Amino acid sequence: MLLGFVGLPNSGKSTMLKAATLADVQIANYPFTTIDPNRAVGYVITDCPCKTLNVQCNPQNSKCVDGKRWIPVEILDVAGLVPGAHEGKGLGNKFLDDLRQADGLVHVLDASGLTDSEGKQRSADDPWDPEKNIEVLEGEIDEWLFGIIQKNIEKVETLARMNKIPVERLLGEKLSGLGIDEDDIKRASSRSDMKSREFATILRKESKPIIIAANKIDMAGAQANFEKIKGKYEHVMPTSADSELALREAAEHGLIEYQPGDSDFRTVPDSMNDKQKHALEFIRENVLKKQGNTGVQQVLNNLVFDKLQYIPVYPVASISRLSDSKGNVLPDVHLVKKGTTMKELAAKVHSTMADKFIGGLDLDKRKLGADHELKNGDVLEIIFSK
Ligand SMILES: Nc1nc2c(ncn2[C@@H]2O[C@H](COP(=O)(O)OP(=O)(O)OP(=O)(O)O)[C@@H](O)[C@H]2O)c(=O)[nH]1
Ligand SMILES: [Mg+2]
Repeated sequence: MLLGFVGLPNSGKSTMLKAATLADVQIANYPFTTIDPNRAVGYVITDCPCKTLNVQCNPQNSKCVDGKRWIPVEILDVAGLVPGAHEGKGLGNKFLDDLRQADGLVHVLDASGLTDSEGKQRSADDPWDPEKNIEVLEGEIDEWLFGIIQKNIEKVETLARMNKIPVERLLGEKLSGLGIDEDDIKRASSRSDMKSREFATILRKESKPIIIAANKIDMAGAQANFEKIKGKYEHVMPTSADSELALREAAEHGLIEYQPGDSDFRTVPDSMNDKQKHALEFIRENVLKKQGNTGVQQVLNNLVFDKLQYIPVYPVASISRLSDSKGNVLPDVHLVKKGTTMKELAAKVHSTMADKFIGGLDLDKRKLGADHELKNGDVLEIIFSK
């Protein structure tokens, strides 16, 4: 799973990456701080089945913290896009190529209105309307995709004609690295001409779903901007990446007890000076109490579980012992698309399991067929011939 953080300059993309992963990245209050993409591992968090099954788990490909399973996801934070990036403005949009493999995107939007679309500072008397950034960003991604299609379409059409292969199939193969397949192309081409820009927009929506993080929600003016945008766009969530970073770092240093997504923190007695206490108290009053949380973990979870419709499932080698062959209990969690079947899971875990697939077993030791659709949080044994 790869998630991309995109947005205009200075919106807080790198801050959000650092808050989500504690990776060492550069953050600064000026545009184009990030030039080369930053890549790090963060987590989506869900209830671990160890709680309801009342067992002690030994996670191998993930971790369990107080009954919550942390499932690793890769995150890529790229340079800021400006209007006209596809014509080479700012840092251009070549770096979007790094996002080809991204399953979904977070548009980190500076909701404060204090940065314009070029990354320049604005004042509270002359604020920028952050809603404009949504059009800019989506438009630039569309231009990027449009450019890739334009570059390939004529060759694809000629090849399709010569070999009597449907053009949708060939273009699907060409764009498979972008997470686009023949079915996506067919659906989009039934609504729009393949050479049109609209076609690129339709494909972008299918292949790179976006969630908007209305960031810097802690700043004056941000709430009003957020309310305005929320009504017009699906999947907009308020965030304070800066606050999440402060809380995660304080927890890392043992100053507070705080888990990503929490609505409050507990201070460790005698661990902080007055300045630190004051800063964290400010976050408590200004962000946690007002918004319920910093929103960063909520954005990641929402993107993966709601927008992209992935579910966690837990394959085990023995359903009686709930463990792998070495005795690790609930060792692995896999993120699979809703609608994934038992046999498709087997293929994901190991190709030989799919080749020698017999069936599955659920917690009640009921036999599950190849086409059985997996459910959120399923613990399953895959049976295959040895
Ligand atoms: N108040 C507030 N400031 C924030 C928040 N998130 C980020 N910032 C500040 O915004 C500025 C830009 O943050 P970066 O993370 O470097 O932004 P970026 O989007 O990666 O910027 P570029 O790489 O230049 O495109 C820094 O001064 C951050 O401290 C937030 O939630 N609230
Ligand atoms: Mg950056």
